[in-house]
Amino acid sequence: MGCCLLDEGRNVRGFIFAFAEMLKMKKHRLDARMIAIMGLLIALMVTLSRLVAIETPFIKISVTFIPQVIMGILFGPFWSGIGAVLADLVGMALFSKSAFFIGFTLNAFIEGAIYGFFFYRKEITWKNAILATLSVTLIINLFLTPLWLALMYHVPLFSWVVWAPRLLKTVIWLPIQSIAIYYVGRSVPYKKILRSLAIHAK
Ligand code: FOL
Repeated sequence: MGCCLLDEGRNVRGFIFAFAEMLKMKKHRLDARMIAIMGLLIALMVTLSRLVAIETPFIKISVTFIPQVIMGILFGPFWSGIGAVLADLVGMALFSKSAFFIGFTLNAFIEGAIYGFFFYRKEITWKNAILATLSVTLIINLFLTPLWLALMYHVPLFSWVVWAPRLLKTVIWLPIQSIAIYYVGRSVPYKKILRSLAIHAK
């Protein structure tokens, strides 16, 4: 009797153990898929921001925001921020054209977090496409980046070399970026992707 109860106890424990292992395996599969998608988006960000961008010492024009928005849609503010930081570090390690400056790494995190905040598991509308673009433009492009450039190159913060090209870019880029985000965001079948990830998690 004692022996059988003990056995049963072992069996139950064994079952729970096996079940936990199964869950863990599925969970890892989910992680692997997410990491794979994340890795592709990071690679795309590195390529777009380092190889396909127009870069001068004081201004940079690129469409890096596109993979970043997709990351925001799929992974949310925290992981998009982390992904953008990784893209910055990898990009600087592989294709740096100037000295590393930690301020731009912070920019990357904040930018990723903004897109995650506006788009994670949300319908992309004109309103949130425009609000996200405005937030990034104001916080990153018109506040932090001029500050970092002034610190990095030892020029006064209010010098025209910082502001003239930047204001011109902002005026042209704001509508382009909002429109691109709206159409790209709408074309991401995020519900389908999230559903398929969720099925694997079960
Ligand atoms: N340090 C780090 N960590 N990352 C960098 O990318 C980096 N880049 C530079 C120097 N140190 C770095 C090179 N200098 C802009 C202009 C020059 C520049 C870095 C950034 C710039 O104007 N960036 C814009 C747009 C970025 C985009 O659209 O991709 C900005 O407002 O952030």
